[in-house]
Amino acid sequence: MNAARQAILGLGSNLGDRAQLLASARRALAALPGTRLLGASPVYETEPVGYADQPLFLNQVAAVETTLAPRELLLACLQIEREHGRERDIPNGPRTLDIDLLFYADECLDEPGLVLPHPRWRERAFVVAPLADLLADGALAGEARWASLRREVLGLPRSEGVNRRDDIEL
Ligand code: PH2
Ligand code: MG
Ligand code: MG
Repeated sequence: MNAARQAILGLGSNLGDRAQLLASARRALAALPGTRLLGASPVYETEPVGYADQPLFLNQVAAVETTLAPRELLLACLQIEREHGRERDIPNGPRTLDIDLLFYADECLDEPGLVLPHPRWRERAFVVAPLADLLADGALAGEARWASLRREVLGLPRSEGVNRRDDIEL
């Protein structure tokens, strides 16, 4: 049995009942073998990045503790996406559910389909804003990796194009 490690995932949806899809994704993550949900950020409504002609996204980040290895966790996330109707046609295009592995403990990996930490997280306000909330709320206290990430996030420019939706229940 692997030791349990902590990971941070980015969740996004811009098709269908976005809030329900995120809620269902959190439940599916919590139900993975050897995995528990440590916390989730508030939900943000965000302007599409990359491919602009598509609906607004809901985004949040969630933290898990898991005995799954990084590649196993990634494959499980892709499976959860498929179970939520995800089709991969337009790159960066509209999707019912996207789950990205952003950080896995202090792992640095560069493999096909799996780069850790996620190479573009700093440029994405839809990641940075909810990540700042998640790291502030204490669910991840005690791990040096998250303390240094928190310092880095606090030093990044203020996020634009994102709107915290406190009316959406977690
Ligand atoms: N995901 C993308 C591309 N663009 N824009 C927003 N606002 N939120 C996303 O989750 C997102 C995006 C590719 O995964
Ligand atoms: Mg993505
Ligand atoms: Mg993805």
